[in-house]
Amino acid sequence: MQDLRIGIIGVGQMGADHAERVVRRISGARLVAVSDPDLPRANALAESLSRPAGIAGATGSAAATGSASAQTGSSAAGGIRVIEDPLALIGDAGVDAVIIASPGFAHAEQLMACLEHAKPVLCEKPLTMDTESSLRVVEAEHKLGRQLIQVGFMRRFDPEYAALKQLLDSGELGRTLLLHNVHRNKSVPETFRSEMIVRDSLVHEVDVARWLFDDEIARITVHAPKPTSLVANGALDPQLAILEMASGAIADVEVFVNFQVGYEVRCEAVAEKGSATIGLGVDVLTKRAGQWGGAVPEDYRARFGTAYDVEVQRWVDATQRGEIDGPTAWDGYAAAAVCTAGIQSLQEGRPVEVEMARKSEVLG
Ligand code: ISE
Repeated sequence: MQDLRIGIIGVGQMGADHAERVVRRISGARLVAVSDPDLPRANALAESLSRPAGIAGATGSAAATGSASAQTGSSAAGGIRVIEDPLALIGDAGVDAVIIASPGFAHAEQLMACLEHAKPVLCEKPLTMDTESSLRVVEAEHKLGRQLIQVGFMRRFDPEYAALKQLLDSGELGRTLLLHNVHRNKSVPETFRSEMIVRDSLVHEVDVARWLFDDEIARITVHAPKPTSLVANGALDPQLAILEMASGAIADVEVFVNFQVGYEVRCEAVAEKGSATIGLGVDVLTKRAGQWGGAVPEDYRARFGTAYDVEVQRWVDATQRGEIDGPTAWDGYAAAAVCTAGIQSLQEGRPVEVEMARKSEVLG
């Protein structure tokens, strides 16, 4: 089978991480193109990934891809082409599949272009910025009659989350009643405001709750205590969200994106006959200089590195089979609907019902 030729849109933190992953760790695929409005950044990444990686090895396949591009605004750095216009990258005949890691506001247009060109796509969260545009994406994909969109909710691929899901689904602990989630980032850029805390951070636990309970969220309340004094942009940070599931179960989520210490993501499930907790981060405990402890990951790339590797490898394998293997466009839509209601709740200081279409009415 031919390698899947991947193009990546957006090579900031996450896109660059995926680029490195595809080049160095994923089999059956090679990175052939990147696109980013910051051209020097895209060129530098393409160049560095086209160079052999010393003892880490294996950029050979990427370096060997260099088909010349006919596109204006497109240049080849080593084997990986830089295509300035993201829509041109999507339409490029040398690109079989796309990873979208651009900011959320760009997703709707780029997803629609992927559908138009029938290109399989792994799209980082959020699917789009609001309920309506997400529904349009779901409907457009449904019209094609083929699932092309997978959403980057990587927690589902993390070994600890996967084990938790398996345990809860086994029924060993009885019915799951509650989830307590913690989601803390060391810090975020100043441009990361209150709404982004909901749409870009809380959205992960929105998906976790839907996935672990296998149910939709009916109502959301987002509380904001007096913010930390360490955030300069007036963002409401931290936030405490209460997600009420249609079945009556409840999940709570603390999101605190300027925690200062490091990256911490935890989930405790409380069931009828026991509880289970993941994300305690108790890896290697060391004792030295009168203290004991371990390391706190710097950010999500460190904490969820394995999850991202598994996610992308499974996406590549499934794409080769003409399938997807992970969260669907519908999951992205449902999360967008919850976050849209969550932002309203934050602004109005009250619980907000989640408004979304019935799955059977949209997907038949
Ligand atoms: C970021 O965009 C992510 O997706 C991370 O997983 C999340 O923890 C972080 O809060 C977001 O900013």
